[in-house]
Amino acid sequence: MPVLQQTNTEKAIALEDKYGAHNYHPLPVVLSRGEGVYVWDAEGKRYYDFLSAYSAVNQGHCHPKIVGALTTQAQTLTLTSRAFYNDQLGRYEEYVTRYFGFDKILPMNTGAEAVETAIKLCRKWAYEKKGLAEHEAKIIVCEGNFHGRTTTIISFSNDENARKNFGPYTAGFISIPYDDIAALESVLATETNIAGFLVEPIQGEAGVYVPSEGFLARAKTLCEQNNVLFIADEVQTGVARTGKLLAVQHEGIQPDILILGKALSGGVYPVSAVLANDDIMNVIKPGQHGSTFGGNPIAAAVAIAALEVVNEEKLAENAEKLGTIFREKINAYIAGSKIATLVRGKGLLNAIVINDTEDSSTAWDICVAMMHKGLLAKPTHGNIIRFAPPLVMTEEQLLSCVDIIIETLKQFEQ
Ligand code: IF1
Repeated sequence: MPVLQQTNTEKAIALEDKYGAHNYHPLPVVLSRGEGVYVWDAEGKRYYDFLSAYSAVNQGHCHPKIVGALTTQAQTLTLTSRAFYNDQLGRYEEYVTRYFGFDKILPMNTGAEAVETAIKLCRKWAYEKKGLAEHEAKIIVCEGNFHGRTTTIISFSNDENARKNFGPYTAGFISIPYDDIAALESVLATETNIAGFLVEPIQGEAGVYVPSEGFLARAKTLCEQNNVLFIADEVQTGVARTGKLLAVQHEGIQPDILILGKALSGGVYPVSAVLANDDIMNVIKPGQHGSTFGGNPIAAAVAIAALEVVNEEKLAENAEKLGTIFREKINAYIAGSKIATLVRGKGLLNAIVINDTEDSSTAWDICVAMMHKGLLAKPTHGNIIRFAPPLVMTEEQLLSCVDIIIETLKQFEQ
């Protein structure tokens, strides 16, 4: 039995509306339980979750192995700070560095914190190893990026909503178009003081933009030629979401700095990480970076369990297989559709583009209609709907979800 008092949808929404800051515009559904690919609302109605908490719940809701690690560790030791050693962190650090193939990890909590960490690490490397003059280091970023919500990160966003009236902004970033190798080449040739190139292997928030084949591999080569660090933000694409453990592995590359978050804990606890080899990571010395909660024993135990689940349940392979089926089925429908123009993505990170303007409510209305049919997804940028279910989904479940999506789209065809 739930410990919390039962509430209903209307009451819960009214409470958030009255007492919470209005920094989100949620679908009008109040979730109170989750298991695997399903979530249930306050009235007990079941839904397929096609958001997975923005790709954090790749391993499925309340995965027993991950929750088991959480509860066991929570009853043993929760937080020590990094002023002392704890008996879980080293074990996790060894596991995660071998898992992703790096010498070292710097543990943090949220994605944005890990991005901030990567930026600091890159700058420090540039001054101490590359020999740039202090305060001169620049990091190349991409238009349409989403890397989090801190003041520095929004400084190099070009989403007005995310950035306007939050200035003054942090300097030291140069923005180029995404998926434009010529632009990268030209900035590297003309600008001095470039320290790093920060990129999402697939742009999630921008609407699941998959770059042209070869873009990431060529960008990595250009970075090597120019002694510039290739920094991959895999907070959303990492941990099997796109059909490989990391999205960069589709192009056979290893970044110089890897940023992970979200599914590193299976959505059970905030766990993020920055991974790099010694020549980079060793520029950080005691007192120069840290976090009260980063590397805490619960996070360490939870992350090991979450990564073990990815291997044990072959989640990357399943994402690859189901993603291909999803795009095939949706493409077949789109061929005769007026309302849907395009499906794109990799593995189980996909988006359907709705044939209407960005300021129309069509995609929102479609999401509300899907909600009534028992499937939860959310629009991004007005006319794009992101589809990212937990990776523990079966083929049978996926096919019945495709039916719901297509049935709903049909209602919106004129
Ligand atoms: C919100 C989007 C997803 C991320 C990448 C870093 C972070 C994120 C590539 C920061 C976070 C989130 C945050 C969430 C919405 C969401 C999102 F729509 F905004 F783009 F996933 F698609 N790098 N993405 O995608 O991680 O600090 O949040 O742990 O409401 O801000 P965080």
